[in-house]
Amino acid sequence: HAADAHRTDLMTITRFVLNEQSKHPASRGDFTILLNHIVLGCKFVCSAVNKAGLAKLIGLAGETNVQGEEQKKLDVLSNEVFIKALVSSGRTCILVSEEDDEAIFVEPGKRGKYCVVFDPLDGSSNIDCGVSIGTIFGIYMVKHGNEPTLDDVLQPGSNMVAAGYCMYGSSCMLVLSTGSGVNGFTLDPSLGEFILTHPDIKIPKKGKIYSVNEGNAKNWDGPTAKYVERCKFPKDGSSPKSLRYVGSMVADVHRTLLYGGIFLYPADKKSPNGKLRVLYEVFPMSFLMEQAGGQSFTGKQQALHLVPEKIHQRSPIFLGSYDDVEEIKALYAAENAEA
Ligand code: P6P
Repeated sequence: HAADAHRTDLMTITRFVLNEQSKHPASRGDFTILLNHIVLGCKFVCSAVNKAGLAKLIGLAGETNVQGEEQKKLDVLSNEVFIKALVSSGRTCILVSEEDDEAIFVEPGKRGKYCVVFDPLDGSSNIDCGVSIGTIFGIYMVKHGNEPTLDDVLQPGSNMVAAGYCMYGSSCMLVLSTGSGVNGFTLDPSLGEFILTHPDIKIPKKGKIYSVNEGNAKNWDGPTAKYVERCKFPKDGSSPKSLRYVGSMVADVHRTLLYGGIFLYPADKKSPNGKLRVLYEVFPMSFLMEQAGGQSFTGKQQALHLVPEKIHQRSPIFLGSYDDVEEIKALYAAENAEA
């Protein structure tokens, strides 16, 4: 009765991470404790997001964040919840949040060996219209044991030990990689547990969907414009790709991961480094894509090889199915060869 076994042998995210931990005998369970606190934060935000419409949490909090965008109360709430959860885990020493201009250094008595970079509620401008939004996070090990510095978070994405996102949509789904593949967990509200529903996610090698804000087409550079043109008017007689763009990174990346295709947030004349943030948007999503057999490119290099200099630094990003990203890499290579 395999089906019964599946039903009664609930693989929760906590059990899953403990199984992973058992593969590292030297591990003292610090990562498991850290992850459990992140999961707690996600459960809280999921519940707050679902109640937002009712609890009238939406509406302006009157402050603005480092992005200069108007802050919605859910942003403030989510940020505070994750900071408190991460600090109380006793396993972190530096936090970088999209909502805070400066990095947060944990007080010495509560420090651990992990650095967490996160966007507590990405896509929050979509809250009021019910579009899926999400939390995105990446985890580094601190580089050296003594006094933590910004250097410990200004590491290339390839140094991340784990990354993931939690999408608050029709269901609440946490997608996670700890460096050996990608797994998806769905929150069962009746249990209050994330259950493994999408084991070992692999992105299709090639996709039929492209995802970009066509409204910025006027400002695109040559290779991006050429690539999108090919999606719409294929030269090889194949059928055009479909355009799907939600405008909430977690939703667009989650669809790309499961269905295949390519997500683009290119540089343009207005924003030469694109819009998305390296540490807590580009790196975690690129880490997941590579772990799922896809890849991620900045227009100049593999995204995970970028070495950030500022904690809120932006980068153009092209991520998704391996073959689709190869095509845009070739167009940028051709342009650089001409230059
Ligand atoms: P645009 C949401 O504000 C966000 O940061 C990402 O979640 C999303 O991918 C992007 O911005 C959308 O930006 O310029 O297309 O509205």
